[in-house]
Amino acid sequence: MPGPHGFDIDSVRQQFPILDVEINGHPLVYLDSAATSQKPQVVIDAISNYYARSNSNVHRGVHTLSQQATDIYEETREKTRALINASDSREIIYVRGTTEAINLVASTYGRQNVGEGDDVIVTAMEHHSNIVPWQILCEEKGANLKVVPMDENGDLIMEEFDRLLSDRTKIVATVHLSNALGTINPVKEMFKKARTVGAATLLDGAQSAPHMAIDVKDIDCDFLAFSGHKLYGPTGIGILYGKYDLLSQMPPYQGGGEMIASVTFEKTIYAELPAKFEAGTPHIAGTAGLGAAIDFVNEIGLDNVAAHERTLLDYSIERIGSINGVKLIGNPKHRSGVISFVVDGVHPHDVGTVLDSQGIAIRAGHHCAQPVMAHFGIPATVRASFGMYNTTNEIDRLYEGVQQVFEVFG
Ligand code: C6P
Repeated sequence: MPGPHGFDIDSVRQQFPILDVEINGHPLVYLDSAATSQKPQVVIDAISNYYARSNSNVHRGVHTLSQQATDIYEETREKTRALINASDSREIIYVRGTTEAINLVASTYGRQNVGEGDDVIVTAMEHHSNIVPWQILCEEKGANLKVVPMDENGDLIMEEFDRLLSDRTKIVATVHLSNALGTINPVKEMFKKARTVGAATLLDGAQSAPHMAIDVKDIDCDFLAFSGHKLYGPTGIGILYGKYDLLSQMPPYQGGGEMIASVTFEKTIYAELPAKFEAGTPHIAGTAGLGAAIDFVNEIGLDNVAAHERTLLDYSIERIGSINGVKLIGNPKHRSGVISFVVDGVHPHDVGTVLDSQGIAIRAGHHCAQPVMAHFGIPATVRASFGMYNTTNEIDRLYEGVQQVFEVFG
């Protein structure tokens, strides 16, 4: 039945073949889209069609297939540019995912611009991939990693951010949407303040990209990182966006084929953007899948997805939060995509195992955000995360599944 704004959940679900799979004798309830989203048939087809009909290497051959592969590769770059409203497709760099994008910036821009005694600011709710690359950089340079704390609801304490900012701040790197709590951070305001002290800004959009439109001009970030596989696309392909002037001045990340203009044993001249950052044969099939995923998401409309997921989030907070013996972790003001909870007396992994026996896929663990767990004084949570294909009936199944946990563990 068509929902608000013409969003038709039944026809959305029909496009995801995996939703017909049974797990342990039950229809699959997939509530782990924050780890990776499921893939619509158009994405699966785009990948297999690429291998069946266009497989070749990019930018290398004069032959027709190579031209077709190059077209697919470059068309997806342009689709990505449009998706995030970047000015120029040369600002779009293909990487393996968010993790590689952040490592690229830390190893190149970071090495070039952060020195002894300088500060890099992150937040208390970062995924490890937006902590460890900066730690490595700070250790190498004798710089300091500063952390914006959060309160008991899982909201950043903005006065502390103001206090941390100084003319020593060289980079502010923050998550847009927390994978562990669902908090949406006030990144536009943070980056505006960061600019007043001359710091560069990086947005970790791994979790936000599937749930909301990201406009790099409006947010005015210097860098944005996200992963194709959370945006209904394939694994192994992700995006680093960077402002043209910054990317142009940065040294390359990896050396090899494709990233050069000319090579002699005496000196190598690097290629222009974006090739300078795309050494070696890339994940061409991944770009075919990502392009199809972007078309698919555009067709459904991220605003429609956000409205649908808001209903799911509100319903799950009310329904799961009402269970005696269940405690929701975090209650941020602005949130999307995930709920985290603990069940009295039962380890999250055991909760996950009981739910799995009923065909319900959630994630149990620290979600690669151990400092978030430390903040709440717990080792792990159960996390249910939503995609465009989830329904309130599935949240009812989760509710019943948690009741089952109490029965099993008494
Ligand atoms: N979070 C989760 O289950 P990669 O692995 O490079 O595609 O994305 C890393 C990453 C970076 N930032 C945030 C906010 C993330 O949530 C993730 C991935 C998954 O929450 C896997 S740990």
